[in-house]
Amino acid sequence: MSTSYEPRPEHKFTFGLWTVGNVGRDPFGEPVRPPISPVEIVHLLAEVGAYGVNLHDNDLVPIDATPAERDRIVRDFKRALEETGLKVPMATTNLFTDPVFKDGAFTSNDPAVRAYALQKTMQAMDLGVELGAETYVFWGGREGTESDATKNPVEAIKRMREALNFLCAYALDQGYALKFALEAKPNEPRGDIYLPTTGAMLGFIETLDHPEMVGVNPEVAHEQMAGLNFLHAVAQAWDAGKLFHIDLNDQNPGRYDQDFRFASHLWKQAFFLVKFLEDVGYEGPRHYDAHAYRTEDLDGVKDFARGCMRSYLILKEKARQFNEDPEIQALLAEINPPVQGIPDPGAPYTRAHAEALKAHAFDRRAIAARGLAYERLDQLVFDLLMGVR
Ligand code: GCO
Ligand code: MN
Ligand code: MN
Repeated sequence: MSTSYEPRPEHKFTFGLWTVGNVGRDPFGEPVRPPISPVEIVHLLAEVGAYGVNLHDNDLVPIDATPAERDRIVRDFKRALEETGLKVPMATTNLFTDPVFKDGAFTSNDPAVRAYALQKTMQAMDLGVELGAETYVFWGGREGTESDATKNPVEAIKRMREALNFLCAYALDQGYALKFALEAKPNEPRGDIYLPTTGAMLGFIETLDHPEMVGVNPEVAHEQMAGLNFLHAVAQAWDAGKLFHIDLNDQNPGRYDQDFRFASHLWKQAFFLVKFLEDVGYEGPRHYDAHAYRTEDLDGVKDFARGCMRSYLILKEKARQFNEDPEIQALLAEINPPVQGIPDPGAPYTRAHAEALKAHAFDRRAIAARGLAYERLDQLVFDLLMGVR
């Protein structure tokens, strides 16, 4: 048991270049922090104890860089990785910043945009693999509409499928051992984004040519923006064997896209998320897709990054306490009674079992009269999280 809450490489904490590198621009205001170079970010992340750094192609290589510039930038970046031991577990493509993507990339109505998006993604995959990435994220930030007069939603999904099938085939053809992770978001920057939830992505994946290569990258804020329970989305992805990556941050439901420090807002949800990831033995990176408040300077950015990891480790320790707490465990045993004196509801179908179920006399009122003590259990969770237990 460790209660030092110091991040170590085995915790697999990662940050995007765009997260600690965020300069604090928002729709109402200019940057509040000077840009930090990718090499400096690698050193900053090493200083605060992260395991790895993730990137979009253009976080590292500007979109208009010449091949010679690209090579120099990549060489310097690789040197920083070697010096610090930081890994690049995940890479992705920026298909949303440049004006060419104003109406989406893979779902754009313009075939020239769709073709350019494929070209840009193949080049970005090459870069990611060169840096050692094993997971390739697809976040379709602009793949949506403001008005449904403009795009056919079935056609849009078909275009998305064509693009992913093509890119899976490209990865296989190149011999890349990449797994794809699809990241859903309901809106922002588009009015509505296609395939808006993790559940929608899970359904879509099964329609692809290579579903075994493709999973999801759920993000806390993206489900919470839609008022959904993030843990339930993650659990469904896990159950389907599709939890390939995860984006951790925090978000007040019903607000703008906040990207707050992990566990800074909905502590209880964050606790159950960490408990889930630890209990099931999720082994992928814990990636923070968040940024410091706009009020912060460089020291504040480090406080933000350290805070994300520290909060995770504190919640992990709380999860251990939950699992070892005799009163909590006794309550859990009580509310999960064994199958006794009734036909087993989990047994597979047989005609005889169906007959037995139909014939059984249930004492409905007696069953309903039993109090479940969920109030006590939930208060114990509160006491545990507040440190009075
Ligand atoms: C957002 C998204 C992005 C993606 C990133 C990697 O809301 O802006 O979460 O940060 O995760 O582009 O795909
Ligand atoms: Mn996000
Ligand atoms: Mn994200």
